Amino acid sequence: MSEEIYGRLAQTVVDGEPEDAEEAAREALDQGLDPLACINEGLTPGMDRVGELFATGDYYLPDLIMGGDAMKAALTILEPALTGGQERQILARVVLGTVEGDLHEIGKTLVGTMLTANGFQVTDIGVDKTAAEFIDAVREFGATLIGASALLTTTMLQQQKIIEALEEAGLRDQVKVMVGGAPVTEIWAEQIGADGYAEDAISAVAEAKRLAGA
Ligand code: B12
Repeated sequence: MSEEIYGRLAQTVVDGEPEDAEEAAREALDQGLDPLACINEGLTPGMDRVGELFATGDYYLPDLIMGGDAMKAALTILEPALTGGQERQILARVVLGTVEGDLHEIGKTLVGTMLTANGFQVTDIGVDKTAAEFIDAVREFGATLIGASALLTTTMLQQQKIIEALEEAGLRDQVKVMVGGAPVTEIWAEQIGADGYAEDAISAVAEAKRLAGA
């Protein structure tokens, strides 16, 4: 039963059908399925398939956009079920964003949802954010952790710029930096002097807890 609905969720992303994606997500919740499993076993494999088809030249940019829209539509149904709206003690304040020149937001938003669901107070500053905008947000919200997402090999360098900007602002010893995104690796994180790295939204929670000393 669950396999069937995971398969349907994946297919709605591959087909780029936001309405079908929402409907499948609603049905999954009605059937009592775990929203996180719906994301990990359904939507994410669908998105990976879209990426493969794009890489092989079978899909074009509009297909990427439609796949992204379908995933976002399903997430609007699944995410409230994940967070559950519980009041909890704040583990740390986090400023989360996608780096300058990069418009990919789905993974970053998912990381934000998981961090929020696990007791972090997250300020999501959005996509295409400069290092200076990250620093301004850190000051404004009193954050002790930055989460910087980059999905393009060309924008990964911006993660390093954020670390340099923190140093220049004299904030480096007060703020930890966690990096992620499909092309980002642990080796890259070490190379640029980031404090943490996680490959998905689940491990991002454990990594953020480690960095927050929680
Ligand atoms: C959807 C998509 C788009 C959509 C984005 C829509 C949106 N609103 O976000 C649109 C159409 C805008 C897009 C545009 C482009 N894209 Co695009 N896109 C994708 C695609 C198919 C899926 C990305 C996604 O959402 N994945 C699902 C989420 C859940 O996974 P994720 O992002 O990896 O996030 C997870 C982890 O990485 C991690 N994570 C993410 N962020 C963070 C942050 C922290 C702090 C931590 C700890 C962890 C973490 O946790 C997340 C959850 O588990 C990928 C292929 C792929 N499979 O990755 C290509 C891909 C990333 N895109 C690619 C390209 C080339 C482009 C374009 C340049 C295409 C073009 N010719 O114009 C443009 C660039 C636009 C720009 N300036 O940003 C390439 C990148 C190649 C490269 N290595 O540089 C990819 C890999 C496709 C491919 N196979 O060629 N894209």
